[in-house]
Amino acid sequence: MNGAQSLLETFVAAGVDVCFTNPGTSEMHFVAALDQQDGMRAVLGLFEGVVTGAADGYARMAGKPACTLLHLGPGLANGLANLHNARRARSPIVNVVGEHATYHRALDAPLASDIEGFARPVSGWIRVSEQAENVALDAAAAVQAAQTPPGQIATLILPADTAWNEAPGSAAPLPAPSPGNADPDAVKRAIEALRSGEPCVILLGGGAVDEPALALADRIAQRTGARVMGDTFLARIGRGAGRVDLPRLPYFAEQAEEALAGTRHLILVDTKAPVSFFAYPNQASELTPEGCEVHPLVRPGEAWVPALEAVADGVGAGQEQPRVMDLAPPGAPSGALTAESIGQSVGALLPENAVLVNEAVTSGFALPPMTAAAAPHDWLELTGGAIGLGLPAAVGAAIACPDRRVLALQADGSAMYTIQSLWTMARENLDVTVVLFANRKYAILQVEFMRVGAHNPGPKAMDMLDLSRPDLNFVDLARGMGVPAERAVDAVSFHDALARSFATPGPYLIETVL
Ligand SMILES: Cc1ncc(C[n+]2csc(CCOP(=O)(O)OP(=O)(O)O)c2C)c(N)n1
Ligand SMILES: [Mg+2]
Repeated sequence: MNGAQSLLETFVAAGVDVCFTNPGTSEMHFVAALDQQDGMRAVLGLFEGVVTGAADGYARMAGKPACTLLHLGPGLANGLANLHNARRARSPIVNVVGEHATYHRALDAPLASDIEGFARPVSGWIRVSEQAENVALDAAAAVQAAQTPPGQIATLILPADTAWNEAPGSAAPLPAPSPGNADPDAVKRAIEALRSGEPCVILLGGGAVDEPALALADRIAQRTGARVMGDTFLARIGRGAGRVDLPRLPYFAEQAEEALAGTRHLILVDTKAPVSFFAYPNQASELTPEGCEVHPLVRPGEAWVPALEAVADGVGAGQEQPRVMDLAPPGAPSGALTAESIGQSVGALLPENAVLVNEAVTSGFALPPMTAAAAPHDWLELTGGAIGLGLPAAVGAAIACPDRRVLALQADGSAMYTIQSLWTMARENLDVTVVLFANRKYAILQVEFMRVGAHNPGPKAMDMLDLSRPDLNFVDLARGMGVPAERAVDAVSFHDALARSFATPGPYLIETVL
């Protein structure tokens, strides 16, 4: 057995059985080992942003890490933006980054680079395997590190000779660490605040938006009059019929301030005190109102359910039943094709247990209200603001959940960062429906242009926020990568196309020109 084989055998034994890859020469022994290791599914992405974004989507849905295979520093660097998003989502991922053979590193060959330097800002754990004998133990340690609450990125750098040299065998899995407990004093202070009669907001973030957390927070709210809100962007939340609907902190700072106005106690569950996404001239960056006390109840890495249970007991929320949504999807739309009519069709047709990946940006405003009472579904979104996650995350979600339909709601500008994802969808025959919102501009930046106070945009400035000249043809792009596609012209033809796609296995893209 060589080092690469010991690596793969160790991964599979630890439950890491999907690898998103974009290999090069230094990773060839890893690639060769894939044929010796039946248990590892290998999925090729044609750009590293696809690879890392797919690993993020996979982790969010599978609740365990996939591994990536990346080619030295440049391959890792190409994948960094989506690793940044994954870090913000606290997704467990094990990166395997190939490196020159140990004796070759010092020669400064063309592909030599500071791999650790590229890896550090996104990784919670980094290790270089220095010899084949260590690879299996390092692999087991990497999986354990990735699974350390609340979830992080572990990067294992593998010099080529450690992959091809003889290794003693695989390593046994190491136990995944358990989350810590919330500070009992923090629980006490939260109970006091909630019983004070003063206006309280319970802000849920991170993993603390699963069904038990939402139900407990809602029961506490009913008992105490506190309001429950979710962070603006969440890695994953279950929504729709049978779930508690969670209002979100709005994106724009002034709207977020308004939503929190008058709050005297802000209770944080697996999140931090909210800050605005960007700074704007003459606007506050910190969104906690003046005179509001912040109570960190559950910190990232701590278990939220026992803490919320203790708070529910402490405020006497024993009798309350969580207020869950009844199934009440919207009706089918008619007339012109608009972002609103699309949202209506999505709400009406969403199959039970669908995974909805939202990177619709400005075209997505109708989606939350139209899907709140739709069939139960999971909702994934961009956690780190680096666009180009949507399509790769849809790939990863579909591989994690082969029996569920994935719906990628995708803005055009963001789609183009990682459009190669379509090819992986076709090659793996994934049940992904892509709805492409082609407004042919960076619409959000046209809004932000005004908001930051950069007034009177000239033609050169506007040209930087415009995607026409030429218009992108997403139907041709999709077909060129093996994904069947059509362009919807009105609300009814879109509705029919969406229904057809949901009923047909395999990927499909519907372009909507708005
Ligand atoms: C990696 C990365 N590069 C650039 C940006 C800046 N940016 C934010 S939104 C945006 C354009 C979004 O346009 P589109 O996806 O078409 O959505 P729309 O605003 O048109 O709804 C850009 C370029 C970013 N957020 N992340
Ligand atoms: Mg756009």
